[in-house]
Amino acid sequence: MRLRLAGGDEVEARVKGKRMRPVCGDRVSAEPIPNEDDWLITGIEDRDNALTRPNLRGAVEVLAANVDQVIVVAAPSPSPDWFIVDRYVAAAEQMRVRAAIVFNKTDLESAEDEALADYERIGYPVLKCSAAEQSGLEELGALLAGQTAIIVGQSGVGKSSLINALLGGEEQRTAEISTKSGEGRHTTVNSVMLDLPGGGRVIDSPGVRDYAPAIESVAAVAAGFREIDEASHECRFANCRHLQEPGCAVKAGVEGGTISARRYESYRRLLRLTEKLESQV
Ligand SMILES: Nc1nc2c(ncn2[C@@H]2O[C@H](COP(=O)(O)OP(=O)(O)OP(=O)(O)O)[C@@H](O)[C@H]2O)c(=O)[nH]1
Ligand SMILES: [Mg+2]
Ligand SMILES: [Zn+2]
Repeated sequence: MRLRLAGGDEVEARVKGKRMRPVCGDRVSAEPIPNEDDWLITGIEDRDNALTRPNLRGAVEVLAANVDQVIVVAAPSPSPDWFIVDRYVAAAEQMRVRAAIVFNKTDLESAEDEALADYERIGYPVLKCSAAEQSGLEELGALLAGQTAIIVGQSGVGKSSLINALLGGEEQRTAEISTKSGEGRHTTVNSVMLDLPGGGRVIDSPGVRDYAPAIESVAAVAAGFREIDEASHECRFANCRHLQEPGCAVKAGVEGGTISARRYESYRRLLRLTEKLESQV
């Protein structure tokens, strides 16, 4: 893997032992291997935070560490799965870092999506842009300046394209894989951290089709939905799960239209999923 030294030079590095798994964003200790160009990673410093998700075998996999911001990208095509967006936003809340929504491919025809207004209403920055038409990039650059961000979202929404556009044509390395139909396609395989010309660093990550971050516990689910968390202080019971309990301020908010029914449905889905995962351990 690529390792950046304190002085700024980049070297290839191997990991000492089998158990240690450094990820993008990790701060590590390392030493040069005698008579070789490669370095040896000998330890990982404690992480401020980590973005995780269950892999296809159900084990929790760390995607990146030590980020300040999670940028969730959606687009008219592939058609948005807002539940995935909600799960990433909840993961950012769990990590106690900022989240923002970027709606890319505005050059394509699409109906105005109510979901974007939901996020704006509860205080998340929502940016519209087009990597193809190079529009909205200044705002995106400003959002990323001075931060270490990770860009996440469904495969094909244009995460790598946006980063390439910000880099001003200085193409990043992307692996080429062949799909079954035989057509070539660039898809991100490994997370990679890049420096932006406007300052700041961004981690490009492989997209997901239908799996997304692991939430630590049932209690963390409500905390991942800030408008639900806020309303929950008014619930009659302190341990209210906002499902069928009497005197639930969250359900009242959904009925009264102050809480988005779509977001509430995401909350219930994520709660069910997290309960299922917790009962497996
Ligand atoms: N029309 C249009 N197409 C775009 C835009 N941005 C990216 N694309 C196209 O969308 C496809 C996917 O773009 P990528 O940047 O590889 O998407 P990604 O999110 O990095 O995908 P993964 O690496 O698989 O997660 C490519 O064919 C891009 O050319 C845009 O603003 N408008
Ligand atoms: Mg990509
Ligand atoms: Zn409640």
